[in-house]
Amino acid sequence: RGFAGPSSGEPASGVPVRAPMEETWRWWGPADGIRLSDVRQTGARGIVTALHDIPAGQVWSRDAILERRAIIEADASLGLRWAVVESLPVHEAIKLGDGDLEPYFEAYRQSLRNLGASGVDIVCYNFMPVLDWARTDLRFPLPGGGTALKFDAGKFAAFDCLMLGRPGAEADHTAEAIEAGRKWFAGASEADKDGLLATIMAGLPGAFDRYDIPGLRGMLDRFRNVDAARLLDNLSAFLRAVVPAAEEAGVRLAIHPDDPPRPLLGLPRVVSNAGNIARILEAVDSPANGLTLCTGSLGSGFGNDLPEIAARFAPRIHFAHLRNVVKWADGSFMESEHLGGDVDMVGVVRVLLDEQARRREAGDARWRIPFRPDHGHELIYDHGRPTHPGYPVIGRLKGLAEIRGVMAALAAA
Ligand code: DNO
Ligand code: MN
Repeated sequence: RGFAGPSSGEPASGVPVRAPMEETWRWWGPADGIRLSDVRQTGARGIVTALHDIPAGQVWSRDAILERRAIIEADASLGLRWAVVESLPVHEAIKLGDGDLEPYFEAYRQSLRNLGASGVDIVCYNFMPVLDWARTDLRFPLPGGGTALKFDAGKFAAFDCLMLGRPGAEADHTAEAIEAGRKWFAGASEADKDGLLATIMAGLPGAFDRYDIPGLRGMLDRFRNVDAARLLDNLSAFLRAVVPAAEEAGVRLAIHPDDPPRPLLGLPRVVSNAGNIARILEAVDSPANGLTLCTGSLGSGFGNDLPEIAARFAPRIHFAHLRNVVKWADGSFMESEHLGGDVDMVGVVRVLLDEQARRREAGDARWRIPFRPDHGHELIYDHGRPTHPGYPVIGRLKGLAEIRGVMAALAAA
């Protein structure tokens, strides 16, 4: 059978059957404490990165893209390539749908053209207003000393109802979460509260914006007239404006789902379930309008069956984030081991391998679905090393190795 080796992502000779997906690794650029040579040691050869210094709304120039690409490829013996952009951020004005958006659309289109011309052809992005991902604990202790990212519905309710004091917030939390939140708040020190604010702010996109409570209230206020229907309209308008340019540039867009997949702090979210995804993909029916299948983000929502979602949208999945979660009835969830959680990871990987094989058998011999281990626990030597929350080296390497094993077993089956 056509098992092409763990990392190549290239079709084996002959008809590939369940060849492994391309292994990728998120690298935060030259400032990342994990070097490219370290990444190579994980086995992954696809680099997922972004020009994080360029603020949303500005064009990624050809020069800046080629400079980054040259860094990734500088040591040819490593065999690395820039596989995916994560993320090309969408300016908040586009999500607000306010004012003259044409310059923002054009800047996005130009970045896509420059990426395509530079040989980078998969672009992940998201459409979450204000906050990107949200957690309440960046280092929740695990047995034995590892730590995990966690979303505690009680603490989040305390933040929303008691610290932010958002009018009407109570209606957006379960009674259980509100009760747990009151208890937490009553026992919390000022430092605990500051810590919770900082943790929630860690999920803001980019390194630029951090808000205090009044600042955050101001940001939320800008979206007070944007409900889910309006946000979806704004997303559709964005797709109509940029997908044709992506097609021409040979670039495939891959929207990242909401993390977690539910409205937060009164902000609507519209990439949260299969119904949402279907509408987004139908808004512009083009292969260039695709999906990043993030199993952890979708998996923290109730009613999202991940193998089913993967199968339904398989032809439009251009990138996969594989991680797992355990969730509780009150809306809490925690990032779990990659194969140990509520998401049927083996089922998801099987669907993706079959889709890749199907495409290759249908004549698209180089079709590949890159994936990365999306987040990992802090384990062993990870402690005390500064990384982006969720991106320690050993925890991610463990996840990558486990998924690699699943792929090898399914290829041999
Ligand atoms: C967090 C990530 C997100 C993700 C963006 C994609 O670890 O999953 O920041 O990169 O939402 O646009
Ligand atoms: Mn993800």
